[in-house]
Amino acid sequence: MFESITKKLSTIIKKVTGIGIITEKNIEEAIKEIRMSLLEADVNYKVVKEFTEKIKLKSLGTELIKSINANQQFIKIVHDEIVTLLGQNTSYLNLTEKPAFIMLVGLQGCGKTTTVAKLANYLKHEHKFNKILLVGVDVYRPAAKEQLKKLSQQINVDFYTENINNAIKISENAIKKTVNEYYDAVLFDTAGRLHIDAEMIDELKKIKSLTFFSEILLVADAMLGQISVDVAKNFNDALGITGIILTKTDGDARGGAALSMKYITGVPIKFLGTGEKLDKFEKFHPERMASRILGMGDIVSLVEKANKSITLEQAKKVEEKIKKATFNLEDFLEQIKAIKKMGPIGDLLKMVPGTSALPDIDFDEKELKHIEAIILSMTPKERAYPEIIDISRRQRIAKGSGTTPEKVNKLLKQFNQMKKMIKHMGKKRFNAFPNFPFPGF
Ligand SMILES: Nc1nc2c(ncn2[C@@H]2O[C@H](COP(=O)(O)OP(=O)(O)OP(=O)(O)O)[C@@H](O)[C@H]2O)c(=O)[nH]1
Ligand SMILES: [Mg+2]
Repeated sequence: MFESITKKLSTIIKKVTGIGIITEKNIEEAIKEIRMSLLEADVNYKVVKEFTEKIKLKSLGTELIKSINANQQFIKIVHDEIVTLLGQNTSYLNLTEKPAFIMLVGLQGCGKTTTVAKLANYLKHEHKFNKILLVGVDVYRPAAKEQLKKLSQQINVDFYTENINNAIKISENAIKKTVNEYYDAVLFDTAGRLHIDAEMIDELKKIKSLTFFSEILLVADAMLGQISVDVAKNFNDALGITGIILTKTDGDARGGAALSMKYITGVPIKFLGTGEKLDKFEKFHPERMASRILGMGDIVSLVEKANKSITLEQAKKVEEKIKKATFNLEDFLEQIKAIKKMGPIGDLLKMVPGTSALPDIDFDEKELKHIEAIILSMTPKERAYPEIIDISRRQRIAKGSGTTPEKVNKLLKQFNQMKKMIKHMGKKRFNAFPNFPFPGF
């Protein structure tokens, strides 16, 4: 979602970083460019105006210009203002009540039903909730209840609905059902309309009045940009929402919705939907997002993801090997497999600072199998000292692995690139995260 704005802002940031002595004119120019980038990303004009004015005031109104590291300070001001825009303190779900009643609302097709299942799945895994009920109260679209039922089976949680056309009645009975059933959370999938209308709001208000809802979350489509921001504002005025889940952020949305939402509505974004699959769901971190938008990398997210798939012991082992310069092809294979477990490499690389300079190490499953076969067809000596692989050895390895000499060649090239990359990173050690799988972070 933020690709284009990230590209622009990181270019501006790089430019500012490179300036030796910063002048008022430099700052003004940078601010002008930032303003243009935000407008192009479809950020609300009021937000852009206030945002740039604040930066200007903070950077020109202080002694910043005269200070030695003015560029860093300027970047920090921009970063902090983006964090403020996105919502300073990470707001999180209120889950203190048992069960926590949670209602998801939003326009038609914004992703409510999918998101109900994603959120249930998230609560199950991240909060170890083991008793969750999904309630289907979309009585308008014929297949809606069936869709939710299927999803509930997929993630193995309970489902409730009735074959009647009264959403309020179904909600009432669902709430009754939860008494003495010890549910951790009860999630309501409500109906969507093309436009927010009085009848829809009335129905939601009635459901809201049936019990205490810990969360009323608006599901908003990032692709709709400022329209989604207006929708959020209207829903909030009418219903009082506690948070926003921004969906379809994997599409080519320009980021304007995400950057304007909190400022315009006062309601924080709590989660992002990043794909159609049920695990494509992330908690929203303003700090990390701000760093990502500025191209400063999102080390914290990356480390969290990595720690899930790689054990500390494995990471230490690799680090030792690199130090001793014995990182060989077997380690390479292990590393790729571990990276693979973390999810699409493209997603990960976006979080790493300066990744545009990194080699392409994105492999699909099939390619991974080939790589494995090629490495397994090598002798232990070849794996340890790949530089001894000459033309005839290459041909033998290709034959043994059912691939081609070109493939073997490509693999060796990638291995060398990774080795170089790791070595390079090793020089800029990031000591805050000693257990990160790639030494150097
Ligand atoms: N790419 C992408 N697609 C999504 C995401 N969230 C939902 N979708 C897709 O959006 C479409 C609509 O999703 P639903 O969950 O049915 O939306 P809804 O709001 O319940 O729709 P109605 O019940 O008709 O109002 C489906 O094809 C989903 O797979 C997301 O984060 N990324
Ligand atoms: Mg639906």
